Amino acid sequence: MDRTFLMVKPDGVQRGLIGRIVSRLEDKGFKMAAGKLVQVSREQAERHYAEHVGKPFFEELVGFITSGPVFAMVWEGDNIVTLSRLLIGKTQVTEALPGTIRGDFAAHTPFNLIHGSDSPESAEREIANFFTPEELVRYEKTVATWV
Ligand code: IDP
Repeated sequence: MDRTFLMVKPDGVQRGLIGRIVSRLEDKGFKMAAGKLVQVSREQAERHYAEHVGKPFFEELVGFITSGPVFAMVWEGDNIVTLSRLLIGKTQVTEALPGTIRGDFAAHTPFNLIHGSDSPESAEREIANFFTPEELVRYEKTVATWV
């Protein structure tokens, strides 16, 4: 089973979109393994966005992601890294298609509502930045064979 790190960003929490975003992932048939509200620290934000250090938008991005609580999650499902990024939509809101989370709800970058890991390796690194192994819950969904 593949897994990924997904995070409703502070704009999504403030706008009351946690439930609707989680619903999109549940609708697809994915399984949540962990979820919690987190006030991200500057150090945690810098680790999470390490690949963007030095880019012109880095300070704005770290300021944004630490500006209020996020809803951090681990989700599981076959090909979930690729499929969840399709559900999320493109980074730039001007390119995010209707039908995607960003395309339907986001109007300005960087306020694009949700983060999703871009590879299985990123997912493992990002999960470790937010969760202990004990926080990941293992269970079966009886509907799994039908999805
Ligand atoms: P992703 O979130 O779609 O994987 P990344 O390229 O990893 O996109 O960028 C991380 C986040 O940084 C984006 O989701 C967005 O919030 C912000 N960001 C990316 N590019 C820009 C930009 O050009 N200006 C401002 N913020 C940006």
